[in-house]
Amino acid sequence: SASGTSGAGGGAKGDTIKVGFSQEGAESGWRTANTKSLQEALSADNGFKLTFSDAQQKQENQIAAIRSFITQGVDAIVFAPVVETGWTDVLKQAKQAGIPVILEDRDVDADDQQYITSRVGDDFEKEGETACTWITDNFNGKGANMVVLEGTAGSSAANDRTTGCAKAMQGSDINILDQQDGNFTRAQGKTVMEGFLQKYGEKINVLFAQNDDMGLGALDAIKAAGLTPGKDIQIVTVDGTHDGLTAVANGEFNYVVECNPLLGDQVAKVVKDVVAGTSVDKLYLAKDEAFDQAAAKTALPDRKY
Ligand code: GYE
Repeated sequence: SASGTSGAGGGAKGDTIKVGFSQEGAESGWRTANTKSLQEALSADNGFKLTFSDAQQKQENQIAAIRSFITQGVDAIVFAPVVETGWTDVLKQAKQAGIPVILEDRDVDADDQQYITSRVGDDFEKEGETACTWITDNFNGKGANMVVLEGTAGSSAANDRTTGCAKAMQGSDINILDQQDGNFTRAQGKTVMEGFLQKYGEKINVLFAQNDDMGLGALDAIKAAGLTPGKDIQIVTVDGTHDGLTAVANGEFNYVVECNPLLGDQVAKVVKDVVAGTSVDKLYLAKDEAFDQAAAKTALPDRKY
């Protein structure tokens, strides 16, 4: 291998490209599809030797995985950061070892952008803005009450969706009763929604769940409280997984904003270019749509995730 001499990565010319991929977790349907997409694209058939590591939503596990990729002397590191901050030391180490770092999915904060070669992801702020524009279009002027199931605290996906939603809500009379972290999982979405229902009961008109899974967990809590999801409490989510679109088609969710997890091919292309010394863009954003009931019914038969 061209990178075998220094143990410090870089410069696999025509050789198999050694990639370490630190995935942040396995918390959602979106994440399952994202992991599969990257594993397929970074396969041996495509010229890669992939080391995959699932951090189970823990930053310390991701830091340990990236350190071990540096020690192994991979040619490139691909990394989906669970939270935005706290990466400076490990990213500096990668830089000192001459190993390029490519983000997929979530972002790191402004201070650490200098250590990132490129990012392949989605526009989370726009997703939040699209979701909450639907909410203001349907609820503004009615004195409606909203609750929010936020994604993992400190993640760029949650931070940016909250920012985008706030933009859309500006000047509306919609009242945010409560917003809490549901960590992007069904189980925590259900638990947090149970708490909201105990506190606010039938006052709640609309739920913004920052991913499908939390919204799906909330369905159980809403039904158990004797309320009808999609009617008594209208529900808007982000992701557009098969399960999410099915809930829209059934009328249990009212609107879903897409977040495309199929980023593998673009990531593989960026890694190849970077290792070959070809210049790449700093950012590649996937195109995201949004689905009401009719659009969900049309999209479902061909849905890939
Ligand atoms: O929306 C959620 C997952 O970072 C965009 O993470 C991703 C989010 C996605 O757990 O389902």
